[in-house]
Amino acid sequence: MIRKYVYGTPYPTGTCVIDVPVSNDKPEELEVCCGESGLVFTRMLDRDDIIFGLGENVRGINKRGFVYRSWNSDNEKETEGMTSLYSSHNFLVFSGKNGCFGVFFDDPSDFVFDLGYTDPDKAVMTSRFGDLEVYIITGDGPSDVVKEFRKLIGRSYIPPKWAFGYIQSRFGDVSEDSINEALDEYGRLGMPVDSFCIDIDGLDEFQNFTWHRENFKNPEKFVKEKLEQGIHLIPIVDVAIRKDENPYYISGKAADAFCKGPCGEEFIGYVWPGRCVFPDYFKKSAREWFGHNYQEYLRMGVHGFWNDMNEPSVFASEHGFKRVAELADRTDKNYSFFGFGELKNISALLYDEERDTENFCHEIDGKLVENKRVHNLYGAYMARAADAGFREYNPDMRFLLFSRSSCIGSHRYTGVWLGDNQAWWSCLLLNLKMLPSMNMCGYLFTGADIGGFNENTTDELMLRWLQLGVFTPLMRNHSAWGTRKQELFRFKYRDAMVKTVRIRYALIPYIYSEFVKAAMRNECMFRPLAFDYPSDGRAMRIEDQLMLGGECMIAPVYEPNARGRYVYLPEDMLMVRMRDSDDYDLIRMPAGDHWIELKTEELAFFIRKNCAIPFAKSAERVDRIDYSSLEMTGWCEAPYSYELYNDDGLTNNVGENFVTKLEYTDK
Ligand code: MIG
Repeated sequence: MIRKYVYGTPYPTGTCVIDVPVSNDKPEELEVCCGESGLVFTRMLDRDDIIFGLGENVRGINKRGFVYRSWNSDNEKETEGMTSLYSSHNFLVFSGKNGCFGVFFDDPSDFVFDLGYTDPDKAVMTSRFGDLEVYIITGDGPSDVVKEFRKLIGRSYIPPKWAFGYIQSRFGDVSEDSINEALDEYGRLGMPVDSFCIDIDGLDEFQNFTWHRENFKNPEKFVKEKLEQGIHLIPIVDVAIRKDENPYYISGKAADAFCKGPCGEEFIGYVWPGRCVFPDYFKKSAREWFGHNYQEYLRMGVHGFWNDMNEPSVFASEHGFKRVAELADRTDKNYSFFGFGELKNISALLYDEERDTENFCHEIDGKLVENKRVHNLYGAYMARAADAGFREYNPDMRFLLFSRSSCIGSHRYTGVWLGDNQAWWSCLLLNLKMLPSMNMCGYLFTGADIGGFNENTTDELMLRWLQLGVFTPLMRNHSAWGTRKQELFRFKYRDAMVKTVRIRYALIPYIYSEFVKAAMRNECMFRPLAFDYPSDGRAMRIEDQLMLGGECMIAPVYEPNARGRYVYLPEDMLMVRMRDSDDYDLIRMPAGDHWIELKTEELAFFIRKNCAIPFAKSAERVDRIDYSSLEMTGWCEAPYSYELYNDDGLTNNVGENFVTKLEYTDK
């Protein structure tokens, strides 16, 4: 059951697809009052209550014990102390002996979740402006509550099937040559690959919808040639447009598509291409104008994109420059120790996103609205702009899109990558923990930068991270300029890495099937064990294993120098320990605790007893996977019938009619 409450004057976010009548009573689950910092929702917590949700955020699957803030920002480092990342996903599930319910705060602005941080026995959730809709969802346990919520927000985005292949990416030196070199090396090693990303260094002076003149001599021909090899190119699209006489600025200006300052003047900020303006995605006409800009790419055969910098990220603003110059002028000119320190601090103010976007407005229903009122929707609306462009080009086709910033609602239009992480073991584990939380909030097509974006990765970290990446719908290896190069052929452990990617391709029929079924049925592809084993006290609090689809459990190694790990099996399971797509052990294991031996080049996952899943032969590209030779693997005392979903992988013709049954019985 869903109840809806309205506070203040909410901005119509377009997040929900079901019209829920407004309740006249007060919510019994939350106490509501006006506080100094905004409208406050409080919930007393039992010591054993668990709180799930919040999508892309730091710390545990159980969010209890820390403070989180919904304020999309370009944070650069995903450390434990951060309170907000690139996205805002205001959905929580409270679960404990006093029952289970979900709450969704449909608030596009500043929102703070103090979940037992200030007071361990209280969840205090504050909306700064108090203009919001609150949905309370009740049901039989977390799975049921999440399903109801997902119905409310509409079906999750489904990318084309080729997007489930391995994606190679690198910020720093992308060119026709670098892509060809990697493709050759991978081909030589027998490694599958489907796509290459093109980062901003592949653009002309970092400008959207262009190609770097030196690095891409003949883009049209190059795209065509790669498509013939079965390879997709995925260019980046940033938010901002350079303010000079380029065609995008000129046409955008003519369409009145850019954000304004409070007096109606153009808002100017500095980002990668220099002095830039920002499209006002809140306006339908601006979305259509921006979306239209993808046309040329689409016509060339570029059918995948990643939208970046859309929190929005602003390096500096014009008024920020002025402020810094004034403050610097006022410092002690002897530059004593303190004077120097002060100057240093002042220049750091140049990069102050929150202040830089202070004067940033959007036109909503003909009125200028300050960004801070609707801040978290900016990136979500950019996804809608891209989608409008895709629909204009071809309404029947699926295109790949993954965004850095998001807000619940954009899950219908885009996937999300989990932002700039580090080549740290802690980020591998964080990647795992974010998966179920993302799914609860509607984001199914998601994954982290495998190997780590910032900092230098290692052979072992890369390999262990790939072993998790085998299961994430978005499987992209990406890293930052200046860091150690991360294409797999560069590593000493490359053979094991290649085999790991081959395992991915062998499992794609299963992964794709579970993904689309989860989208169609409003379910989570990845779940905390607590969702599936609600009466198992051990399973309830497990933070380093996940349920995957209807049949599996994953338990990756996330520590260095390990030769195995402990795994808790809530029921009897079949362990699949794999070295290559056709080299694995099947071990039947009873429920309980186990030490699992896993050499560096081995990964393990588990199939529930009395279930079976299909394995394919690996293939060089997703569309070369042979579905006629799938083999079922399982441990079944009774016959099991697996529901395999498969479709053309390219059109929007998606539906339950593409489910077939694969039967399995133990021989
Ligand atoms: O300010 O395009 O998160 O994936 O490589 C950094 C360059 C801009 C941030 C993205 C990252 C991308 C990088 N971008």
